[in-house]
This record gives sequence, structure tokens and C-alpha cells, in this order.
Amino acid sequence: APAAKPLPGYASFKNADAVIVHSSTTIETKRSAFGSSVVTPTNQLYVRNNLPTPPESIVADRDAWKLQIDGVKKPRQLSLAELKTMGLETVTMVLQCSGNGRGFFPSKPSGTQWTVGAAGCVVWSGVPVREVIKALGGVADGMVYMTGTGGEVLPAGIDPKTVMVERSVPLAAMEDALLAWEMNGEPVSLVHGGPLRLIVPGYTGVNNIKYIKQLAFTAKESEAHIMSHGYRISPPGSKGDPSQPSVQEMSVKSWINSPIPEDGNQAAGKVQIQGVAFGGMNAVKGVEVSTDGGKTWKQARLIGPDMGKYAWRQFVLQAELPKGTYRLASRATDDKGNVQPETRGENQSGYNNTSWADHAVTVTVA
Ligand code: MSS
Repeated sequence: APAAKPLPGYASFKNADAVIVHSSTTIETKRSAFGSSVVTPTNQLYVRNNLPTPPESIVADRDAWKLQIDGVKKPRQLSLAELKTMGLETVTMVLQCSGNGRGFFPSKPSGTQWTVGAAGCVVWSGVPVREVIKALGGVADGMVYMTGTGGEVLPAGIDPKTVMVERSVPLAAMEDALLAWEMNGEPVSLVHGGPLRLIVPGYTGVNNIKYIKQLAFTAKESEAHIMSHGYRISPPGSKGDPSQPSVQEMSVKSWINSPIPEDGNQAAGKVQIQGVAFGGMNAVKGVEVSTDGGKTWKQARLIGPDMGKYAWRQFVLQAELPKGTYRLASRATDDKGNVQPETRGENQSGYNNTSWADHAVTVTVA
């Protein structure tokens, strides 16, 4: 096996034993590192940067960070210090890259070959976007999108639209969105978007803009390439374009984190089959577990605290497993009755893989 890549400098605080470094801008949590305690520790959370990380200096004086708000009745710039006076809310949510599970596509789409670890369950605190907008007189007439722009300084000499991280989500997403300065009880680290990050619960990672410098209510979607052509559900063999659905809302998904093949052979007898399940926009209602590759299913038990509909739930099925080989699978259902599908939705870039069959593992009990 090739030697593990070292952690990049900006992420040197990460627990090297708990992550897989794919590249200098993509770091995945190991499936064996998720544990059973709901919240993903910051030093194990995945990283995905579309551009190089901004300099550490942007988190030197956090309260001085400026956010421009446009497309409201009274557009203006607000400092983080001012935002902190305008409201406070906490939301626990699954942050998951649009391409999590891409590594299971047999077509091997280009991009990071994430399996399950481009996701985590994270606690965010900040001011609700709706509070800020209310204070600025409300959304201007005719605006139907909320568009966030990342604070990266773009390389000179190229059309900014080709590289900038700017994403539009439907206005309705504003309802539960936060401008967050705290993550898992600490000021948001630079790598995860400090000093200020837009959090759009239930939406895939890319819609959660780090180091946000502008929040605009707009009549049209952003024309940045990452919005118009990137992160589109394109039919296999085709290129992304604005007519295809954008990768936005997440849907019901689960996977098993223990036992897994990485842990080696399991001892025969009592086994606690456990994993995580989430509903994306909806709460998880239940999870079934199969030990025979999906032929038969048993209801698992949700364990641990329920941290709200955007968080994931831990589940466990206690099983008695004699020696043998088992194909372990999990299948979640949300509270609207949506069931995690057996198959992935084929698409060119390997987005939104929720297939329970793809996420199943083969474990040997000896
Ligand atoms: N933001 C910004 N500003 N930049 C970049 O690059 N990326 C994305 C998000 N946001 C970015 C942003 C992505 S793409 C993702 S996933 C996320 O982020 C991640 O996060 P973390 O914290 O984990 O790193 Mo896919 O869908």
C-alpha cells in the first residue's frame, strides 16, 4: 500500500489516525473513527476545499470580519461583532459533501473517491439569517434565491466566475439557515470556514459557504461556474449545465460503522451492529439492519440523544452471529415515509449516493 499522505499544514490539528488524506484539499474521516457519540469531533471531521485555504490572518481578529448583505430593503455591511448582537441559535446538522459515496460508483467518476467519511454531525451556533434580514427591512421584492459568496482571494488574471465559490439556494432555505461563528463549542476553525460560515441545514456541503463575505438575495441563480455547471445531476456521459438539477437537498441515508472489515475478524457471539442514519431535510424515523445482504431485515434501535431533524441518529442492532461471513446493510426511513433506496441514482459526477447496497459491508466472524 502507498504510504499515507501527511496532513496539510492548515489541517495539522486533525487526528492523523482517524482520517484519510486524499489530497491537500480533501481529507476523509475513516469509517472506523465515527464512534457512537453523535457529534463528530472537529479533529476528525472531513475537509473539502475547492480553492486553497485563505491565510490564517482572517481569523486573527474575528469580530472585525465583514459580511455584505444585498438584495434586502436596507443593504449594508455588518461586522461579526454586530451580527453577534442580532440573535443566537444552535443547530446540529449533518455536513456531507455532495460527492460522499462517489467511491462506490462503478463508473469511477472523476473527483475524490470518498466512501462514507465526507460527512460528520456538527453543532453550529450563530445568528439565524432570518433575524438579520428582518433587521434589514426584509428581502427585496422579486428575490427568490439566497446566494452566498466565499471569502477566498481569487487568483489574478482569470475570470472570477470560473473559480469563485458562490452558491444559490431557494429562498425557503433561509428559514433554518444560520450565520455561524461557533462549531462544536469553539470558534469556527479556519479550515471549516471561520470566522463566519453560512449553514444551510439539510443541504449538501457545497451549499454551506465558508468564510462568507457576501450574502445576497437574488432574482437569479449565481453565474459562478460552481453553481451553473458544477454540482449538477448530469446524466452519465454528459457535462453539467444549468438545465439539470443542482445538488442541494440531502435525502435519507444510513451506513454501518461497526463491525466493518477494517476492524479485522469479529469474534463469534454477541455483536452490536451500529451506524448512523439521517434524513437530510427530514427527521429519521427508523433504521433496519440486514445480516444477509438485504434478503431479510430487522428493526434496529435508535440510541443516544436526538439532536433535531438535521442531525444524524446512531442506531444499533444487537445480533448473535455464529462463525461465518455476513453482508451487513442498513436501510433508513425518514418521518415522511421516504425509504433509503437499494440503488444509487446514476449521474456523471457521482453525487448524492444513498444506495444501501453500495454502503453494505462484508464481515467475517471467526
Ligand atoms: N466554502 C468556501 N468558501 N470554499 C470552498 O471551497 N467547499 C464546499 C463547502 N463550502 C467550500 C466551501 C464543499 S464542496 C464542501 S463539501 C464543504 O464546504 C466542506 O466543508 P468542511 O468544513 O468539511 O471542509 Mo462538497 O459538496
